[in-house]
Amino acid sequence: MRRIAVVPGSFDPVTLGHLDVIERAAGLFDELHVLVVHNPAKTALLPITQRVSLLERSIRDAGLPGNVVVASWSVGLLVDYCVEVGASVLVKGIRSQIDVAYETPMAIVNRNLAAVETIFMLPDPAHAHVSSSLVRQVAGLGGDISPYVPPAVASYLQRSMV
Ligand code: COD
Repeated sequence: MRRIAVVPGSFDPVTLGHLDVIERAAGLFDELHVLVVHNPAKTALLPITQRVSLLERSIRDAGLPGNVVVASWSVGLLVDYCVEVGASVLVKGIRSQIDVAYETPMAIVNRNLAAVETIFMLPDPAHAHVSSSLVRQVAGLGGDISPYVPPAVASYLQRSMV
C-alpha cells in the first residue's frame, strides 16, 4: 500500500521553515501532497494561485524528490482532500507550545472525522523562529527577507512590493 501524506498550510508565502518540513516529510512517505488551504482566520497577502506557483518553483529549485506534488483546496474539510487522494496522514510543523495548542484540537477532530492521523514534526532550529507573518511584515516594511524564504519568494516579493 502506498503511504500518502499531506502537508497543509496557508503558505502565504512559503518559508524556509515550511520547505525544511516538506523535504524531511518527503523522505518518509511514498507520495507527499503540499496543500495550500485558505485560513479564514488570517488576512491573505498572496492569492492562492500565486502561493501554489511559488511553492512549485521553490520545491523545484531546492531539488526536492519527484514524490512531492502541490495542490490547493478551498471547498470543504481538509480531511475531504485526504480521503480524495487516499492520504491517511497529515504532517504539521510544530515550533512552540502555541503551535501545539492550536494544532492539537484539529488533530483530534481530523482523526474523529476520517481516521486521518496527524504527525507533528519539530523544526530545524535554524528556521524555528520563521513564520509567514514575520516575512510579510519585514517585506512590507522594506526589509531583507532573503534569510527566511526560498530565492523565488524573495525575488517575487521584493519585486511586487516596490
Ligand atoms: N518551521 C516548521 N514548521 C512551520 C514553520 C517553521 N518555521 N512555520 C510554519 N510551520 C508549520 C505550522 O506550524 C503549520 O503546521 C504549517 O507549517 C503551515 O503553517 P502556515 O502558517 O502556512 O498555515 P496555517 O497555520 O495558517 O494553517 C492553515 C491550515 C489550513 C493548515 C489549518 O488552519 C488547518 O489545518 N485547517 C483545517 C481546516 C479544517 O478542515 N477544519 C475542520 C477540522 S479541524
